[in-house]
Amino acid sequence: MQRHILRPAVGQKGVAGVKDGHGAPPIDPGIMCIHNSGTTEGEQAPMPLTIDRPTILENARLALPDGVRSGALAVQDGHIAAIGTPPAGDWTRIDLQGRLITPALIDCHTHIIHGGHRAQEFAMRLEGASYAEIARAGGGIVSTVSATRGASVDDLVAQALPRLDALIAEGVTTVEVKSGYGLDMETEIRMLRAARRLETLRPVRIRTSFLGAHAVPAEYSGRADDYLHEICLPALRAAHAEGLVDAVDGFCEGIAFDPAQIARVFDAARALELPVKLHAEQLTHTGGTALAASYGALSADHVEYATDADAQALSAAGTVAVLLPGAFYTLRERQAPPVAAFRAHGVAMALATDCNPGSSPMTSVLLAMNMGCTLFGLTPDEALAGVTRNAARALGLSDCGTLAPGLRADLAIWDVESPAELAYRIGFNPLYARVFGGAATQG
Ligand code: DI6
Ligand code: FE
Repeated sequence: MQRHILRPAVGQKGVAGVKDGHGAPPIDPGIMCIHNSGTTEGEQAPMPLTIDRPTILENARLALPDGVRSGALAVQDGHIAAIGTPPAGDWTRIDLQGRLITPALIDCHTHIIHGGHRAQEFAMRLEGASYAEIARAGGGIVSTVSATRGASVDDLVAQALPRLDALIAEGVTTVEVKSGYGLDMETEIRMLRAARRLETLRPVRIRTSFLGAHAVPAEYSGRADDYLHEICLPALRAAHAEGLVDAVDGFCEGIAFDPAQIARVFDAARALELPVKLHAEQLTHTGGTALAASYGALSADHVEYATDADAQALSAAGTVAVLLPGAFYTLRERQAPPVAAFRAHGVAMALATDCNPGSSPMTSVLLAMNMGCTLFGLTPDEALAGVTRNAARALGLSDCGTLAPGLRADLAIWDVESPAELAYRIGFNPLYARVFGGAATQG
């Protein structure tokens, strides 16, 4: 029997084996990699620790949906083989010395592929300009569109990698990435190709959302329907034909598209048999949440202005409410999402960074958890569910997000005693090790 003590070490950067770029990376039987980006006493121990045999993580505390339980977690063939009591037999054993294992974190709403930044708008907002005023003045999303159109796939990937690495360093193994800063056929597709490429460069799973209905580009100003007909829907079909689209998203808002326009996009998605999700009720109430629910959307995101009736509709449709406190915080919004109504109606709540250059320049899921609690009143357990199992659901994934036999061995191992510590600290990363179910080696 082999016995290892897992030691934290300085993070590694490297390039994993190239995968096909479509969907989830393959699970390589028998190989589990433990990646760590923490440090200890300046030690530069070689990482990741690769285990090429069935392995038991023992003397652990397991964050299960109904609470924390002490025990072991067995990993075999890239999946969780058992939890609770360690199975007998000749397994490699790793003593976790009481550390907490959670499902690896999932960032289910990001715009990490984009060109440039908008620090100047940060300054404008501090002087009193609102997000909507900046957008109407030609700033906002449209200004990022110019920078993104000028960027190659290589540029976009190079700019996104530091953001992705920040997420990975917090134990994230699945990241949703949206298009929506191209708003022309070529750039929308280029963004999605860049998103897919990330999966070949890091041990991470990427889920793409086509967000052509994010804003009306300047050349179509005042002609949103023409933009949808001439650019957005053809781009969706072309991107889908290239295997680049896992879901279809839109921005339903006074400064973007109305429900009737979003319905056209959703009809096109339905014809392609693609699931939908929607930025809804972020700044005003426009009816996007009810629309999303009527299409059986995976998620309705932001939802600050959602009503009790919207919560009922989400519940009936099984649509997840994705809360994005980074945008709420950055824009200094006042109206928090109706968490009590979501609870009362049994709506699953997820939390995500909404990492984007305008309303949420944030690359920390741990901070999203903290903000979800402090700004929106989630409990720490709800925050953890929001970045694990409910985030998986918001992406239509049923093979990750929970510690359960048969699911992918996507795990985060933390130097904390309780899940509450993950949400409670601000700006501190207690990740001890990250386990990615696939064959990737270095992060
Ligand atoms: N809502 C958001 O918060 C982001 N997109 C959206 O539809 C903001 C995107 C940006 O400001 O660049
Ligand atoms: Fe967003």
